[in-house]
Amino acid sequence: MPTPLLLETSLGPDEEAEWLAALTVAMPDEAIITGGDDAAIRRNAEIAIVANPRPGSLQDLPRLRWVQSLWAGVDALLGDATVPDVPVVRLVDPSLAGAMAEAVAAAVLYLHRDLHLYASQQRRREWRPHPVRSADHRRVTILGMGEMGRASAALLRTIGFPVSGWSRSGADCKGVTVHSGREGLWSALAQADILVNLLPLTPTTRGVLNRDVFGRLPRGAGLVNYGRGAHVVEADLLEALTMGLVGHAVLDVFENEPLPVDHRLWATHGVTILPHVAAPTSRSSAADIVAGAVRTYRLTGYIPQGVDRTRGY
Ligand code: NDP
Ligand code: OXD
Repeated sequence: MPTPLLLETSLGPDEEAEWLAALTVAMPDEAIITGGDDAAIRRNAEIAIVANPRPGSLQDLPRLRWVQSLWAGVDALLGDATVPDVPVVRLVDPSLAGAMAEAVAAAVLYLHRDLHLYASQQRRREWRPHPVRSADHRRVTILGMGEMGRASAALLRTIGFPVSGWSRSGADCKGVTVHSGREGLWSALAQADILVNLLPLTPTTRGVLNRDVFGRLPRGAGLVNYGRGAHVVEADLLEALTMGLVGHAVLDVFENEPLPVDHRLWATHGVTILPHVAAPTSRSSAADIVAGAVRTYRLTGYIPQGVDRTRGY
């Protein structure tokens, strides 16, 4: 009898039930228990499948071998000092990268074709066309050239945008000049008519979208933040918007989600707010990926490679 899989989330009961159903369909032979189950049964779990688990909820699992995240970003998990010292495996799902590429293309085209300007003009009943630039004259820079960044760069290139990137290693990406390091960041920013953030949140990248960065962009550049809210120094962004250094910002992620109704960003001119919808995890696809990993573990004992806890991603 295999040990049970533990599904541990802080999602609402309906959403957790949908995850449980999807995982059960993908792994009909596995017993899947949840946080509400008896502590004695939970203590047998070797694998915890998690979506925003409550801090402390992965303690007292003496047989735990690996934590499997249902999200791509694991910043919140790694920020919980009570998560046991076992591999933390993030979700890598091509369909998630595809969804992100679509969301990046949508925001870049929105800014590129001035749809944000027309939205505010419409509110004033103002008929005023703006000159149309071709995509090959709008340079896009992507911060973070991982799963999300590479898929997004590929789609932007097929539309015709010149794309630059920035990553820790500067590893090659077809058709994209990838910069690295501090100087590389300055070069990448100088070419960013539109800047797209797809970095993971780590101790090094927290606050990366700050006054220094905004000051290095071509004046009036567009900003798309699909990474994490804490990448942005909010006061610096508000200042950059006021000074016209950033022309418009599309923000999908925030330090506190949902964004509180009285938060000033809701009413800030030059900001488009999205409710963390850039690339939602597909339940069935994620469940299949997790099921494949669990099957391999049952057959061979192989545990997928975890994130580097020191690097934070
Ligand atoms: P990856 O781990 O595949 O890629 C991370 C990229 O960031 C890599 O290119 C890495 O460089 C680069 N990077 C990390 N640290 C630094 C640094 N200090 N300086 C420069 N570059 C750095 O992550 P994903 O692409 O899968 O996901 C990225 C993030 O997207 C997630 O962590 C999550 O926060 C966010 N996300 C948001 C979603 C949404 O709906 N808004 C949905 C899914 C993800 P290198 O290549 O050298 O390792
Ligand atoms: C993720 C996210 O990290 O949805 O998967 O932001």
